[in-house]
Amino acid sequence: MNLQRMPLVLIPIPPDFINSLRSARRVAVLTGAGVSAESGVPTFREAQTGLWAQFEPTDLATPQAFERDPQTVWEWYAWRRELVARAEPNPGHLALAALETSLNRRGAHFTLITQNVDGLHQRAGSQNVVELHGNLSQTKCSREDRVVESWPPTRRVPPPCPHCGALLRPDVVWFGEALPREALAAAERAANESDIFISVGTSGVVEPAASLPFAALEHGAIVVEINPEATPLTPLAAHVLTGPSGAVLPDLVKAVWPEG
Ligand code: BV8
Repeated sequence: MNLQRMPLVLIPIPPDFINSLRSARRVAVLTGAGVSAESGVPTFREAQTGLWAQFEPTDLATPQAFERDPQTVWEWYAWRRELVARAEPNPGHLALAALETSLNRRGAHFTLITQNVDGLHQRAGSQNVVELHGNLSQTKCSREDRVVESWPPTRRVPPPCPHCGALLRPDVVWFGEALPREALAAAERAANESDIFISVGTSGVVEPAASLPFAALEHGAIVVEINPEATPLTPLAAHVLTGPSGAVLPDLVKAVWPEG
């Protein structure tokens, strides 16, 4: 999709932010569920629909829920996988991929750190993506903790691991589980070394992801927030662009590189 033809919602982009992005050497972006909202993927704070309206995501995304009712948890993720498979990257995802391309072309380093498990950043063309919370398109053994690509057809839900017989589960990080060590280390390094850190579409509640913008701030980065509503980061951000990421991000890329 050519961002140049995107309908522009005029969100004022501060000139000094535009200039700092043009001269930045290391940029890090943290995204949350809000970036996928305009692709039709509900955020964790939105009420769920249909069969799942009776559940709170935070009650389902836990090892205890899987222990107690593995079938319900497996079916919730199957429903989300189908929803994501039908979703398309939105202009916000595409703008982040364009931002990475433009910065890399100028010899700058770009890291996209995401809390999202929907894989939409990669489908939009983003290359250097750090998935803090896993990816719901991948399945792993609940005992051996290794990814399982395929398993024999079965009526059992969840299916058993073809190697050891334990239950299969989605390869995501549940509440109370440690984040993948390499991903968290890469995200912390990107935050600590960034000139500019942009937090987009996240309520800034879930740790340890929520601490990344503050770490960037402590290391002297220009921290910018793009979100339709205030978060704990808002008072400390150098710039706050209030609006939907599907509109603000294309505006930002066009303002920084009007020539495309
Ligand atoms: C851990 C995968 C330790 C599953 C998810 C302090 C330090 C460490 C841990 C903790 C701590 N305090 C509390 C904890 C525990 C816990 C936690 O943070 N709890 C919260 C609820 C207080 N953290 C953990 O359990 C983490 N694990 O720390 O383990 C440990 C160490 C060693 C050994 C053992 C254990 C694990 C956290 C990961 C949980 N898994 N996802 C799945 O997806 O099913 S988190 C999940 O919820 C999402 O991935 C996402 O990260 C989070 C929801 O946050 P957001 O992305 O921000 O989404 P949200 O809905 O909240 O907000 C959306 C935003 O978008 C809003 O602001 C809205 O305004 C905005 N928006 C809406 N529309 C748009 C928009 N923005 C832009 N454009 C729009 N159009």
